[in-house]
Amino acid sequence: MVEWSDSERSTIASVWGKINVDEIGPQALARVLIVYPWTQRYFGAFGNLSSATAILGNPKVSEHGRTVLNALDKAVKNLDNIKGTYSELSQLHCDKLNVDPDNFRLLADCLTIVVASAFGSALSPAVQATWQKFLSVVVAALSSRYF
Ligand code: HEG
Repeated sequence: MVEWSDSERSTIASVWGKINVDEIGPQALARVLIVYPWTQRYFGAFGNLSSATAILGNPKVSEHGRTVLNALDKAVKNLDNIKGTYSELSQLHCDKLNVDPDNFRLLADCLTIVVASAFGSALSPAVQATWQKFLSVVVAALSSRYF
């Protein structure tokens, strides 16, 4: 069971409060699809993913990026029960969507990179450490149905 200090709780709330879901969500998902092209296999119904430009301009990628990021709000608001919060979502990705759970970490890493470039020096190493701790708990929760 993960423990959160008061300072970690306030850091996570503060980072989350500064994230513009409509910008960061689409950028993070697009980055996953561009940097790790094999992840495109799950998005066969999303239309043109043939180049980085196509992916960045694809409205379905943007919309799904917002959906994914909006789902993080639940984790931010339920820090003490992230596993329970995502049990249905984990089941969906495992049983129905058949997403390889390694991809959750790839998305988390791309999200951190996009947040870092948007935040600049506001994402100090200490803030980054707490933010990545948060994302690793999210990744573990989404993976819980698989193991
Ligand atoms: Mg997933 C659907 C959240 C990573 C592939 N994802 C969804 C949905 C949510 C979500 C909220 C909609 C569920 C619903 O319709 O009930 N996804 C989510 C989170 C994360 C994540 C929070 C990681 C932080 N997803 C993820 C990754 C892949 C993936 C890494 C594949 C590389 N998700 C995926 C697909 C769908 C969803 C293919 C269905 C999309 C659709 O058909 O519209």
